[in-house]
Parts: sequence; structure tokens; C-alpha cells
Amino acid sequence: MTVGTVHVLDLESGNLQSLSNALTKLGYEVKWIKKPSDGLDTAEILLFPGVGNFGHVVTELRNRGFVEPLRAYIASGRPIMGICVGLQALFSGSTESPGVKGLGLIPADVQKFNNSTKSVPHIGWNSALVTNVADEGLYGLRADSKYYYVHSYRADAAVPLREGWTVAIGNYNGEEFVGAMCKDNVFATQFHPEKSGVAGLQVIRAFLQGHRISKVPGLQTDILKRNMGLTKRVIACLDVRTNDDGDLVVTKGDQYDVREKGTAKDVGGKVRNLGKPVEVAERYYLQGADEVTFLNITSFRNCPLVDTPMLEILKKTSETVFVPLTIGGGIRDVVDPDGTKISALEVASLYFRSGADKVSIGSDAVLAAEQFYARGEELSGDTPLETISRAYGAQAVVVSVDPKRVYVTSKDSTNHHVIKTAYPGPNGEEYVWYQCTIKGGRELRDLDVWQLVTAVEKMGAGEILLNCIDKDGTNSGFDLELINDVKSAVKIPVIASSGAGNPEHFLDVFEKTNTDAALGAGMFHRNEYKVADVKNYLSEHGLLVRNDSQ
Ligand code: 1PR
Repeated sequence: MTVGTVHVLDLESGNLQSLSNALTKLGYEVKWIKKPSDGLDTAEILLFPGVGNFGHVVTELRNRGFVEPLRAYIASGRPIMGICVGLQALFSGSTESPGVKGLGLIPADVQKFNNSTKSVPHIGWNSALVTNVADEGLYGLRADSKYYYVHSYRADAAVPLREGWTVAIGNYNGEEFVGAMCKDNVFATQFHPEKSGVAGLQVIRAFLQGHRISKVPGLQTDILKRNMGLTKRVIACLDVRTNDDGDLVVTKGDQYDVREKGTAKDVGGKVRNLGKPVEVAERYYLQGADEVTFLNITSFRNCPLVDTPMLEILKKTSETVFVPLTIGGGIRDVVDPDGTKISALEVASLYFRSGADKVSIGSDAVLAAEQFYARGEELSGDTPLETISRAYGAQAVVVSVDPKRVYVTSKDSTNHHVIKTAYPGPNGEEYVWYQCTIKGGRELRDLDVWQLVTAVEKMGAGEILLNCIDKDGTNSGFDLELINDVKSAVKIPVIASSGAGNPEHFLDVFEKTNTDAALGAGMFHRNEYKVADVKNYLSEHGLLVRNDSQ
């Protein structure tokens, strides 16, 4: 039984599946509007989601003849809610797409975040605090809740405030931005409520039920101030593959070897089985994971793309897990067994349509970076990374890096980017460089991690998932030297991965590096710690984390 119908603008930008899942979860039936004649004139309540590039979304709006009908819809007083670029489109324009006109409800341009002191895109959980209306909430927004943002461009609060909007602001390392805003029948959020856990679903529900003003508990100003800002993200990662019985399982390697050690007849040499992917993902969501990443660690080379089991896993997971989902493994141009060629962009699109918010590219990014250097550091424009980033936005493309340590005796003994290590090699070598690998560490390449990450940042990657094969599964803590080195190489966010064995390791990586997020796998799969244990520990030590009960 549905509680009502919601019309949603479908400009085919980004992940509409997540929004549809959130609305279904709340009991609503979704009707898609691809063109004005799909029912815009009779719609009673409208959502306008937009992801990716401002120019792309607004041009699509214009090309499909939506501009005047949308203005008429707004003028009629019927409720509309913009999401992400759906908020930005209400402004006159954006420095992201000079010359492309927005709807112009607010006479100002959206501007890029300053990346000289922080990572851009701004990815993660941040506040949306109503500042200009005392003691009033706005469509279920809570001052002590966190919401999921992913954007490089921000709207400044000054002009909307002057124009009479109620504005909820966020703060990213001192730079304020509009997190949500409302005037009359128009409400918009820069964050993704459909990806903001319980707190986000509450906002969508309040909007759909028309509960604009809600009294919020009187929170002390010092608590609110402490709560402002981007949280440290804790990500759970699920390596997925088919086991020897043909079932798709969550597995976990030691330095990428996922087969059980020993000779015991029942398990020796078999793929380690740590549970069913959808169930494990749900468990981590309920434990408070800020994101869930699935890595398909064996490619689907012999499987027609549409039958790829990972698609089903994503579809099922995104029905109940309302935080961002990343999918990696096999994002490249593929050839189906019947000879049909499928571009990486089509592969990624299929994943986005199945509920993924980001795709993660491993091997193909290394090969693309090698070609980038072979061309004298020139972009080709047609690599999978570039085409996906152009179509879906940089924030939707993660590059997963699988490096191995190579020890050397001196700085000059290799052409690669070398760092002095506090953990000398087996023969006392004091220097190390990080060698890129492909195919899950099986093949070494003549490329170092510094070269890879700087190249993929230029190609349009939005985030780096930084593994380290030497550390993977060792429970000995993250490779802080590698993480610091990569953080100094790029402006895009970095997710530290490999080696987490306990909550202290997470505190360590957040205190001793500037990493934007940290990922754990084995320690969660083996039930040694829950995601909540890590977040509580970080919170007890004064770090800002998201608490999904709020
Ligand atoms: O090359 O684009 O097809 O992508 C393949 C993807 O699969 C890459 O992201 C690659 O990292 C991953 N992968 C391939 N083989 C393995 C393997 O383990 N045999 N897993 C593998 C990588 C590494 C981590 C792991 C952390 C944390 N998994 O993500 O989750 O190291 O583990 P820990 O906390 O237990 O130490 P393509």
C-alpha cells in the first residue's frame, strides 16, 4: 500500500535509483517525468534531483523544454524539492559552466570550493544548520545530524538570505556553504537526503508530508559548534567473488591471497567465505558505516554483462542501505562472450542504474596513466576514466590503487618517486617506492603511485582509494608513510585502506595523516569490532563522526 505519489524529474543524470529506493522505502509511488508532457502540469509534488555537472543538468533541462513549465509549476505554489545540482540550478549560473544560465530564482552564481587548504570535491557527512530562524527546524533537518554531501561547487548564503530564503548552512574547513534552503513552496538541499541514512529519510518524509516547521530540541550553542564541519568517514569494504561452490561470497585476503591456509580437508586452499554480500552490507549500514564499497575481485570476463551478479547485489543492497555505495572491479571496455563490445561508460551506467553512487577503477586507470605519460602527459579524452567522469561527474569516479613496496638503498637508485622510510627493508634499505600493480596485484607495472595519482587526478578522478598490498590483511595498521605521500600529491580526497586491525589504527591514521576517510575490511568481517566501535572510539578521542541515530 502506497501513501502517495511523487513526481520526479528524470534527466538521466546520476543515480536516480537511490532516490527511487528511498521513496519506495517511505511508502511512495514514483512517477518519472522525462519531458513536461509526462504529467508536470498535474503533478502535486515534485522532486528535482541533479548530479554531476551544472551545465549538463541545466542544458538538459532546457533542451527538454522544462524551463518555462518548471517556472509555471513553481509559480503555481505547488511544492518542489531540488537535490544537489537541483539546488544549484535555482541560481543564475555556476562558475563550473560559464555562460550556461540557471533558473535564476536567486541572482547569484555558484562558485568552486577553494582547494588550497582542503580536498575538493567536498565528499562526506556535514551539517545543515538553520541560522536565521531561531529554534525552528526546516523539513525535519536537525542541527545535530549529519548529511551526505558530494560536490565541488558551493552556493554562498548571503544572496539567498538577502532574498528572504531560510538557509541551513554547512562549514567545510572554514568555508561556509548553503546546505539547504527554503522559500515559500521551494525547498532544496545541497546534500543527498536519499544517501543520508535515517536523518536523510526524515527530511524527505517531512517534505512530502508538508511538515515545514518543526520545533527542534534546544541544543546548546557549544554543542552545535563542536558538531559543525565534515566528519571523519569510516568505510566498510567487501571484497566479493565466486567461491569454489559457485556462490558469490564476501571474502578477504592476506596481502591479496584469499584462499584459506593449511591443508584441512574442508577449508584448506578454498576461497575464504565471510558471508553473503547483501546481508554483510546491511549489517555494516546498521552499525553506522558511512559508506559501503564492493570490490568484485575477479572480473566477469566470461559472463554477459547484464547477468553480472554484482548488479543484483547492488540492486538488493540499495533497497535497504541508504548510504553511498561504491562498486569496483571490471570497470573497463569489455567484450561479451557473444562478441558484443561494451564501453566502460555503458558498464558504469549499468552500475549507476542499479544503485551505485560511485564506480572504482583499478587496473584500467593504471594502463591509462601509462599511456598519459607515453603521450608526454597529454590527456586522450577517451579513456574510461575520462568518459565516465565527464558523463557522471568527478565525484562518481574513484581510482583504486594497489601498490607494493619496493625497497632501495638510495634515492638515486631508481627513476621513481622515492620516500625515506622509518621501516627499512629486509636488507636495511632506507628508501622505498610504491609500485603500481594491475589485476589484483598479479602484474607489476613500471609506474609509481605518485605518477598514477597525479595522472588520474588530471583525468578527472574524484577520489583515491589507497590500498597497500604489503599491509592488506595484516592488522598492523595503515601505511601512514604512503598515505601522507599521496595526500601531498593530490587535491582530491583520499581513502586510506589496508592494515586496519582495531579502532586505534583508525585514530592513528586520522591523527597522523590528513586522510579524508579510512576503510576497514577484515576486522569487521571477522566480527572482532563493529563499525560503531571504531566511530565511538574516534568520538571519545575528540574526532567528529556521524552518529546515525540522530
Ligand atoms: O582492476 O578495476 O578490475 O578492480 C579490481 C579491484 O579489486 C581493485 O579495486 C582491487 O583493489 C581489488 N582486488 C583485486 N584482487 C584483490 C584481492 O584481494 N585478491 N582486493 C582485491 C582488494 C583490498 C582492499 C581491502 C583492504 C582492507 N582489496 O580494498 O579491503 O586492503 O583490508 P584489511 O582492512 O582487512 O586490511 P579492476
